[in-house]
Amino acid sequence: MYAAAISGTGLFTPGNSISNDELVEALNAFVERYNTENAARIAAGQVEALSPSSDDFIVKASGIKSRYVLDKEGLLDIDRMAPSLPTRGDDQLSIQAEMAIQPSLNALAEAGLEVGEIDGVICAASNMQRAYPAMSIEIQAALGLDAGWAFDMNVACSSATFAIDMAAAAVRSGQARRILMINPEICSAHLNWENRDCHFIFGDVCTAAIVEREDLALDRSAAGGDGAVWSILGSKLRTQFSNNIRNNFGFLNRTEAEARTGWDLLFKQEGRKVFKEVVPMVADMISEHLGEHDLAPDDVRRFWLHQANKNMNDFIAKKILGRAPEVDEAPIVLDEFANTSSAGCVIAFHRHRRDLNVGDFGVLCSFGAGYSAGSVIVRRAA
Ligand code: CO8
Repeated sequence: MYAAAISGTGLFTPGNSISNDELVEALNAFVERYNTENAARIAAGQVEALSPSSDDFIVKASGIKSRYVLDKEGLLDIDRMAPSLPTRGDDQLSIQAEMAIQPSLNALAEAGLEVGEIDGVICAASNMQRAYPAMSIEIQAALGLDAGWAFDMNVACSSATFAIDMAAAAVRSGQARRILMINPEICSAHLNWENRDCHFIFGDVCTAAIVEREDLALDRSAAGGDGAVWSILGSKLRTQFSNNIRNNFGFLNRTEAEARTGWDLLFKQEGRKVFKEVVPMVADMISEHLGEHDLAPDDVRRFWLHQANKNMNDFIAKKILGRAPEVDEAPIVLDEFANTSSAGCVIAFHRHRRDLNVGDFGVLCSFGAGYSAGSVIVRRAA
């Protein structure tokens, strides 16, 4: 058995950022037009009037101030309200594969590795743009990796922590020396931009991480590499079925008696219920996990929590620590990125880990649809 470690990470951020004000302006223009066009039906009680959105509500309810998206124009266009991502031919690189390349190369460079030193690729995300061939295999080929294996996996918002666990298991067993784990999340394509309850929630991004045999990473570090090494002490995964976050899009849609289309096939949730049920589930899971490693909550220098809602993260950290967290104990990136599903806790780790000292402990934690939750305890080893 070998020990496993994280030796590099990478982040791809789309070029377009949308502020709450821009988003609210578009939704409110849509709402006004809808209510005007449907005034008679609304007055007759046949349909309900739509309500406007507001920046104040979004910031207060979630902490989100902006989000990055692959296409801005399409989703702010009230005649479209969806990103415009032109069709690519079968012989062109797919969008998710394309967004995976830069962060993968950055993660490899940070770790001081060449592409050819990777044995496996796991593409882990809430949505794959097609069923097959696997996105991961296309990414493997696009990177020029002509050996090893690749597969896709989906555990919604917990895809990255579950994938780190799978990668660490392969590394510990000796099955692989190093695995590239990638999270290309195009949440904008999956969101109902006409619905004020959720139009502000998501953004697009891609993260990558190298999970590697710890001894190999430490050898490189001792030989003068500048990359830090993060030992993976253990991971804990939990799932519990819930309909409170759901997406009915799937390959059987066209076979159904009454073909479902449009908004019914997008993200939907009971946000309040999710909040109430997931906070205790995650706080208990992290506390138990720390106990299993003989760690007290105050031994943890940093919690890189899933980035869905700032209030939710504050509650979780407070429940674990028994006090309000300091800002740098549970850093927030969702104010800038919104919820980027599985990539959220990896962005937080990518952005906010370099100031930790050798010997410091940290916890990456995800939670979301399924329900699914994953906790990964790391210690800076070099
Ligand atoms: N502007 C103004 N007012 C609004 C708005 C708005 N945009 N939206 C709602 N309101 C109103 C409501 O109508 C309501 O009014 P009233 O009191 O008169 O009925 C009032 O504001 C309060 O509404 P809510 O109860 O809905 O508001 P909350 O305080 O609960 O906040 C949140 C809503 C922010 C959604 C919150 O509930 C939350 O964040 N919950 C947790 C959600 C979460 O973590 N979900 C995880 C989902 S992500 C995941 O698992 C990945 C799935 C795969 C992703 C794929 C990509 C798409």
